[in-house]
Amino acid sequence: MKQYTVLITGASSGFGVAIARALVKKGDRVIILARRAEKLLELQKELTEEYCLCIAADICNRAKIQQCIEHIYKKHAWNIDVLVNNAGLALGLQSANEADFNDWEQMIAVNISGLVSLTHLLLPKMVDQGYGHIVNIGSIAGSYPYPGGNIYGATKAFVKQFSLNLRADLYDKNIRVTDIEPGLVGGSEFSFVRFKGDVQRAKKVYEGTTPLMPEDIAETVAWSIHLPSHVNINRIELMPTTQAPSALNVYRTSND
Ligand code: 8X3
Repeated sequence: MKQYTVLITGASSGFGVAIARALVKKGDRVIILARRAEKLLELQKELTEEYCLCIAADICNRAKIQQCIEHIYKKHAWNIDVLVNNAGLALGLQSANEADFNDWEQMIAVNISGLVSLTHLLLPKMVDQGYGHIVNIGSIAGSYPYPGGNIYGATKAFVKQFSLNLRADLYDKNIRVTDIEPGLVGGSEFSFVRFKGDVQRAKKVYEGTTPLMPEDIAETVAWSIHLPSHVNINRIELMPTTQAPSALNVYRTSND
């Protein structure tokens, strides 16, 4: 099986950790990027320095990330084959008219600007080396609207369309692009972050159901990467068996 060097953003918890573990299990090397250095070092210890390097940086700090990537290219001679744009967050579930504008700005900064920045940094290198794969973590929220999903869903719709548009530019350059679009996933900090540390509210999201788990997403990512290189998965939408898109709403002033 071919072994890849994979840069994973948002790699200090949840999907990112599970993806790093799944890929190293397949013999890949990973570069894990997130803000929390201590979490990254813990994971590096588990995966070993032979297979794992860390970049402790904010996804929005383009200059610092560029510097770290250059350092890795020079010092370790690790050419990055695959970028997994996993960093992303949802903040709040209020109706658009009640939402906090700072939440909107932060979601746009991480889910769109951060993802675009990393992609823009690495794409020319991938084209130069004649191979690459960009795996974006989208969401079903980018396809199906739900109350309170306003900006979060819109950022994920951006990720979906950006992924498809990248393919339009790159199909003749041996660069693969994949958008993985999960539904309800437990076992990560997603809802804890969305509800700003309200553990009870976050727990309720998964109560009485069997959500997907980060390992399910990691397996899907690893599968897409390790398919033969002539196969490109454009999009994968996955939900737990207990979830489905719902009917359209019609507001009525009376039930008569
Ligand atoms: C996570 C899925 O439905 O909570 O991206 O927005 S959902």
